[in-house]
Amino acid sequence: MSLPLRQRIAWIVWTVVLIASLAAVYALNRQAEGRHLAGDERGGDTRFGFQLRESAEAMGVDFTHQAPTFDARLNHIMPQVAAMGASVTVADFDRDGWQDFYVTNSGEGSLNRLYRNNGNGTFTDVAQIVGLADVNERETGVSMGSVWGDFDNDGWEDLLLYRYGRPELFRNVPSPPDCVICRSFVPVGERAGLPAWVNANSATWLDYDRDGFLDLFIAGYWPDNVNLWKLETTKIMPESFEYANNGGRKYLLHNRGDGTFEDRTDAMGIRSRRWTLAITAADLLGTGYPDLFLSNDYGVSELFANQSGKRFDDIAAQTGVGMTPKSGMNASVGDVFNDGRLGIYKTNISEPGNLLQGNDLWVPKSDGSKRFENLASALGVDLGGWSWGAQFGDLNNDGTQDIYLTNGYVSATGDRSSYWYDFGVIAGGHSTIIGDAKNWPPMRGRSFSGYQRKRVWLNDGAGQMTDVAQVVGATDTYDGRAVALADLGNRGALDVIVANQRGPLLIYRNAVQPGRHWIQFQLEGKSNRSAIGTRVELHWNGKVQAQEVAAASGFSAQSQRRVHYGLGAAAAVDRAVIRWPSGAMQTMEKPAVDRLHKVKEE
Ligand SMILES: [Ca+2]
Ligand SMILES: [Ca+2]
Ligand SMILES: [Ca+2]
Ligand SMILES: [Ca+2]
Repeated sequence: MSLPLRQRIAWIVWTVVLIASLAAVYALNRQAEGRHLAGDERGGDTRFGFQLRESAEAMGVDFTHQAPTFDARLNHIMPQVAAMGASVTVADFDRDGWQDFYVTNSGEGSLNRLYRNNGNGTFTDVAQIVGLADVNERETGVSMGSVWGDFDNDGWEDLLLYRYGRPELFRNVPSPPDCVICRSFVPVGERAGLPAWVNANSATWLDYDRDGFLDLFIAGYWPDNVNLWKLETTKIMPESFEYANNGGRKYLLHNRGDGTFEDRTDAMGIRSRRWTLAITAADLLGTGYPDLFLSNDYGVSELFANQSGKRFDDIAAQTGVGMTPKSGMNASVGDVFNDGRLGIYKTNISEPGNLLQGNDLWVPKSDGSKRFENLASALGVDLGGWSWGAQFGDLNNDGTQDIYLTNGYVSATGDRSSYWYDFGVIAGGHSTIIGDAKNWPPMRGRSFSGYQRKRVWLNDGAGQMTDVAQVVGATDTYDGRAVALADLGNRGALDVIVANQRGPLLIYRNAVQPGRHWIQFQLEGKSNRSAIGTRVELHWNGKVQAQEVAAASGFSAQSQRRVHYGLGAAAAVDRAVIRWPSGAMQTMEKPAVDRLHKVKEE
């Protein structure tokens, strides 16, 4: 018998509602999955001379970063305090001519990866075989990043791993016969005399005294006596959002050349206790010695001028770069105007309606005054969201240095309302309030500048940079941290590797239009063999572009040490002038284009 009419109608309505809700849930799930990686095929637009296509999976790379879990008393703000650790650093560790890269993980017990380039467009993780995988434990701390450098000058790149924990130095050594990879990494940090515990988000290699051996700089973020897994107190936060001086100490470790290091921080005049998030070393003042730039959270930047390897003086305030307190998260160096001047790109927080710090692009004035001016706004590279890692590189091989920037702090998976209002409340508090984690408003799963659009700023060479990220294919919205550039396919194009916090590692393979010329130099020094600190000036068409071989660059990142120049339509260059870290000059007249030149210091 049929049901009474009213009952039947109610049943139909209920069924329709049920099906509609199921469909809605399905659609929302699909949307959530696809939220971070927009569209797969956006190719075809050739206006800008290149296309980026995310290809990690196709290249055999399936890495997802895991965040650590600290003391339960930080649970209410865990996504913030455990917001770092995704990093990527490039080196050809096995010297087969193909660029490899190391990525860190930060979950307790999680594994790091060393992706060896197979030379055919794919990579194989060899971290476990070579001894670089299992390095994340509460007892030793978890990885925040790494930096490659040949500290013993044997021609093989060694690896410094920094953690919220014990820094470790891994020496690159031959492995026994019948080997597969034929290299392995031996921890030598204890013998080297590295500090016992540094809560570091950055470290770099530089030969500050030019004695031919790479020295080490490690920058603490939280103070050394903070063990984030076993807090003695919750009073561990910055004392101010603008002038905090209660962060971690810094380490300038002089390489004695015998495998050991000596702490020269105090003796060299570095007493910073700022909350450093990124550092880079480069000859920013034209003295021939590498200076140190520190990009600090909760305060002003620091620029340590290297006084002939004898002392460092913080001249940030008088040069202009250390005047305005912001939330520094990146330090990279590039010649924006093709005139031989190296500018510093420092990223900060820009969230319309809440906090508009703007990123800084510090370019040295050409009047010899040793002052820098912030040209970020004039060039159009100031607003990049909650900005993290950024790198200079000629992505479209037209002869100008472009900028790739990643961003986004915490993208919540559930509640998409914002934490910004609560953040504003704590930021306005008294220092004793701010300094205690228990006073920070709980995040409750909310987003904090999440799901942000990345930036790919193309440099027109005439003082304008234009964001083309969405057009060229950089369309993800993950919480990006580290960016590294490398020619992964030996094709004369810079590919982009991006390490995301709690997200997948992305590789944007770069397809540059044919007909755009390029030239690369792979340098081997006599003094430090990694050639870190070498300056190359390329002269062509009346232009001169300076680049320096760096160790750390960006945020928790290192690009390839090879120097890459795009040349546009120019099928010839005049000369390359190389200044080695020793000070020795070497000139190559009319080096051939569209090829890599391997150059040894004469
Ligand atoms: Ca290799
Ligand atoms: Ca070595
Ligand atoms: Ca040295
Ligand atoms: Ca360009």
